[in-house]
Amino acid sequence: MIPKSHPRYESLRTRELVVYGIKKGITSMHGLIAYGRGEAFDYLLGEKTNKFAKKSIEAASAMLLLAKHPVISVNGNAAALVPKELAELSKLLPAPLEINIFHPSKKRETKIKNHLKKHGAKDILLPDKRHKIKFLESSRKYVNPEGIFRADVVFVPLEDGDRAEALIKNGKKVIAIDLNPLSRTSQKSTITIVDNIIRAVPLLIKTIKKFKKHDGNKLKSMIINDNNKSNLKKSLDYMLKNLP
Ligand code: PTJ
Repeated sequence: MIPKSHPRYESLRTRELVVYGIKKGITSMHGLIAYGRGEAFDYLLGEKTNKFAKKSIEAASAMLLLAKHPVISVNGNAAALVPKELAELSKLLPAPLEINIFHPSKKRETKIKNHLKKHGAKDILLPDKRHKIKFLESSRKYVNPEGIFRADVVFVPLEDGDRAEALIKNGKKVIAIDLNPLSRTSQKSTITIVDNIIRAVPLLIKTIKKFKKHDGNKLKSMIINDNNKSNLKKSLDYMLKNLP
């Protein structure tokens, strides 16, 4: 039990969620390393959602609302960190949650599915070996025909690298959340939100609720005015400025 008065309460609580995910068989052991990597960047971001991230969240909200077949891709880390929020986002858009993991395991897929269900998710898809996306060797190429296979926009809160590029080559738009602005995911995605998914997903939900009343033209202008390369540069500049 972490006392709320602890100066690093939020950070320690988030770590506990990843550890819990591993104990429950939802998150892979590699997820710990991935989280640690992200945490180092979060420290440099001041552990807060900065202006450039808020701008990307607005563009992402507009893109998700305009999408014909949006899909939310879920891995072991995202499921452990924001299960309730992913379930809410899925209902709000609406968009299915598709389990797509890098370290293949049928058992873990089922555990992630049950975990999401427990948190209120209804529309959950699993990969189907009869359908795959091109330009990808890992088992993440297997996708569901009702989900990523036909999606025009894929939301990937926390990614492992080469898939963002493959999804783009398959003609899809990719919205990623990644604390590391230098990662291949960040560089290749259509929109990258440089923030911790713990903070970014709740704000995305809030923004989508607000934007639901906007018309298509207003939403389109928000996407046109967004520039991923410029947002990434701003996030990197911010981190460098914060170095002692
Ligand atoms: O469940 P699986 O099998 O699909 O495995 C998932 C992991 C995350 C283990 C796998 O995809 C992996 O190894 O990822 P990477 O290549 O380590 O990349 C993870 C990226 O996510 C890094 O760029 C981190 O900075 C970033 N990251 C980690 N935690 C967070 C994060 N970004 C946002 N919020 C976080 N909480």
